[in-house]
Amino acid sequence: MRIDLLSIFPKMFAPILNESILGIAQKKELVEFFSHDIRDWSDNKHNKIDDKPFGGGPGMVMKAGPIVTAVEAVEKMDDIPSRLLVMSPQGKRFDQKMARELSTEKRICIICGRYEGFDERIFEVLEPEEVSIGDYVLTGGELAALTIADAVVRLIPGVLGSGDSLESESFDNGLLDFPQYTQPFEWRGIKAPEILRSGNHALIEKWRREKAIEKTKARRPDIFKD
Ligand code: 6GU
Repeated sequence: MRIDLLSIFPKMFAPILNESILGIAQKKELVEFFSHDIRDWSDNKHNKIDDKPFGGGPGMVMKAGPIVTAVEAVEKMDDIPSRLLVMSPQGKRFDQKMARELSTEKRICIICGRYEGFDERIFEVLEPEEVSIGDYVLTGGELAALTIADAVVRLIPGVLGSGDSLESESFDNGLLDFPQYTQPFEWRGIKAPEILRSGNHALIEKWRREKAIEKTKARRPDIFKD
């Protein structure tokens, strides 16, 4: 998979993308990331990419020209056409289902904004999908884009080792994860549940499922299905 990231703060990406699982996924050549500075496509000598909103009001709006020119130029850097996403709190809510779907793409291009948003005409011209990662406001789309990249890349076959099972994850079965314990069995006077060292795998399985259901009902009634 190829992921292009467009931003006016492109240096925000590398520290996250080059660490841990995402870094290993790049070394294994399962994903390639390309960060681009939208300012490289500004249409004036001061590299200005934003301006005051028509109609007045606070903040600055990102100009349509530099963003559209940037996307068109980046698109030409590879023959594979991109699935184009724009990060925005007004977008469709990102979830595990969208992550699974995006993980089957060959190429994704993510546009990150700052300030009060984009000139609306970029949506008309580029017809991107607007995506939000949740109901809160970030200072820009960069952390949202990294969140999406992380959730998507870990689902690409081969990215996770066989040790990190994808099969019984939170959200896949509509449930949050069951509680986990490790050594020491008793710590600060708190024992791990006795059943977990019973060796009875059927009982352990049943206990874990009950705990997952309990937790999901209590914390996330919105995702719990009977
Ligand atoms: Cl995609 N962008 C910004 N600025 N804030 C957000 C968001 C995106 N998703 C949730 N909050």
